[in-house]
Amino acid sequence: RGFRGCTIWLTGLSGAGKTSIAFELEAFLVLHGIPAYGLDGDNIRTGLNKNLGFTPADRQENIRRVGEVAKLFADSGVIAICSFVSPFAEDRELVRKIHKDAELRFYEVFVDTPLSICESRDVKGLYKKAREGVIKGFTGITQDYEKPENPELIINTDGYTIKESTQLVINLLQEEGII
Ligand code: GGZ
Repeated sequence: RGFRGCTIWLTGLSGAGKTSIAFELEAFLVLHGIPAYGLDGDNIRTGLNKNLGFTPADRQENIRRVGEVAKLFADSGVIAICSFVSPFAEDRELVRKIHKDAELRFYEVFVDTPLSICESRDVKGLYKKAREGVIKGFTGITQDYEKPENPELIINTDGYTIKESTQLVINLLQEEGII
């Protein structure tokens, strides 16, 4: 049978490892001939959503638009791998509903890396800027992150490699008969 499109939604703090897992997963799927495409702030906020910032209202609109795009990818038979902080439960629930209404599978994956670890990595120096007040409304520092209550998968990245974390998502896709 053909492959089934669906959406994998990675949520978690900045620096949690969402994009690393997404890249690893995309590479695995494409290597196995399974169509997949990664969406994240880098390719969405520079184009489609370049008019949006990081206020709660802008994040809501960011997530809504990405959810609609992911739905189209999934409907076309592609595995849409979305990596967004997506800090608000209500916005994530809307994306879930968009997929449910279209009878498309949606898997919410909570990349549960503690704030202390994300902040100690501070790959882009954004946490430092947030602490200094240079960046306002930074998730985990001066804006909320609402943890998912019922995600399909929780990845505790602490002490695990990116490959090990990614394998958990691959296992989920296999259990679900997606791949
Ligand atoms: C959170 C911010 C902020 C603020 C810029 N809060 O580690 P990154 O750099 O690459 O990931 C973060 C990214 C978040 O964009 P999203 O589109 O995923 O956000 S949301 O889902 O909430 O709409 C971070 C950077 O952009 N960044 N300012 N204030 N992250």
